[in-house]
Amino acid sequence: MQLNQKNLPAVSRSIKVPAYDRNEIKTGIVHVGVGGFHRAHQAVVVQQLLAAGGHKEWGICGIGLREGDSKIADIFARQDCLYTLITRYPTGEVESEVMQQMTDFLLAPDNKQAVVDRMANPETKIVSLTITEGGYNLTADGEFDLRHPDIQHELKHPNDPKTIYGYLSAALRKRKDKQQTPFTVMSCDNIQHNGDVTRKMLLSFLSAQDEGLAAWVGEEVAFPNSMVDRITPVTTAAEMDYLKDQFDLEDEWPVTCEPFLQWIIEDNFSNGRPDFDKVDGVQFVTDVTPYEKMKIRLLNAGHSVLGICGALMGIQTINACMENEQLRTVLRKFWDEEATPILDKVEGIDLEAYKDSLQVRFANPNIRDKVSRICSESSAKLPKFLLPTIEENLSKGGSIDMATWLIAAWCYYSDKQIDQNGQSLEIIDAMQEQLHRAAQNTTADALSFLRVREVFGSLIDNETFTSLYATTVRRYYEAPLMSVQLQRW
Ligand code: CS2
Repeated sequence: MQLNQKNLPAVSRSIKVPAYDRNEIKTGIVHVGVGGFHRAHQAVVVQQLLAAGGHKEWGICGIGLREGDSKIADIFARQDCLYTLITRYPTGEVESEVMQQMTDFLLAPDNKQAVVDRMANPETKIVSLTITEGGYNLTADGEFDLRHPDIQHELKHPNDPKTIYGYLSAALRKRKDKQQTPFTVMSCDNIQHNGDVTRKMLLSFLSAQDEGLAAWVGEEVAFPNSMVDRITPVTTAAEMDYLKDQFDLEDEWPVTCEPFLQWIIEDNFSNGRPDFDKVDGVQFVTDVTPYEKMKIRLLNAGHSVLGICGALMGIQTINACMENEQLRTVLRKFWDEEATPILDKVEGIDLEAYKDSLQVRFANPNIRDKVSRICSESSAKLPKFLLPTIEENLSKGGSIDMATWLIAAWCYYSDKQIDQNGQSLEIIDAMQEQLHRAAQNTTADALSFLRVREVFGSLIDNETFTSLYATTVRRYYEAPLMSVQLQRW
């Protein structure tokens, strides 16, 4: 049976469908970037609030910013924005539930005005974002990249938005002109100080487009920082087959996730908020800094350590990486010796226990999170997940050996693009070509890879780092077999 609104009563006979009336839900949240993560995280929190009763004004309208999101738009059109959440425990237990909190989905490139109007509608109290680390249009030095052609286009044509900044500014301008309270802009991406970064970027954009609007946004709009966490692998055909076999349910885009969910948010909203913290795992705090730093520097960076090493070894999933003793050792050593010493105290959290729990989560054999997902867009991820650890250790005299070694491994990965069995690597990265060219020149110029300033910024100017890197990368190229390399640790 196909998953759609009409079939819901019948579907609910075999699979969990929370008993709330979708027709009564209003759209208080507009969410940009409806991938797996949003659907398994913030959307689940909203669904639980709706299922508990009340909170009817906080349904979510999803937005796809890219042309490529047309596939999602078509599926949601057929399925009336319904999808199934499949939660997989390490023990093998599985819970499946139909998610109904999404009131509408708009494909932005085909519906520009509708998206602006939806955001500008006074019913919209929050615009939230999961546009990925690469979606913020940042330079390696953390500034707004004004030269980007889409941004240049938007500055000249404020009524023809393309990027998140064009949409937010057009919608906020409408709110300002009508003297309405603005919505909160809530980033849910893995960037430290995600709210502050979004604010800085949007204000830089607006300063170049509309000074008056920049001043108003600076005064009136809240940008809460948040730490978000739930491991959500890419959906594969196996999940669709599972639903078909177990429940005779045809869902074209379910989402799988681990049972763990954490969301720590600064309680800073311009226009009200749901009681997100009524849901287990969600907490409001006044300063999220220590939590986000801990999560990004341990979980996300740890993922990248396993991802890059695992890819080169021909290992397909993160849980399979965790079965390899050498990889478990390198991961823990990196955490203990380089990432943890520069973390701040996190109230109520024992960092040793936190790392232990990450190991268990990574090893969950039923999640099968692909190494290729982890390595995807490393050029946008590593500057957020790993390079700050190197920079901080450089300034505090801490060890940078393992992080530097990982960059050498990433250089080799970008250069050869094959694993140690000779199989091509599935590399998904907007900067793949540029990284490949730079890495290829390593034998002639050991620092060639680091010269990609868009990724490494001013690290190339730090002699302590570059001399260690030069020795490390040379040694790497001399004996690139990963099991040999890993013996160092
Ligand atoms: C991953 C994250 O993209 C990545 O490289 O580390 O997607 C990670 O799974 C989530 O942040 C977990 O909360």
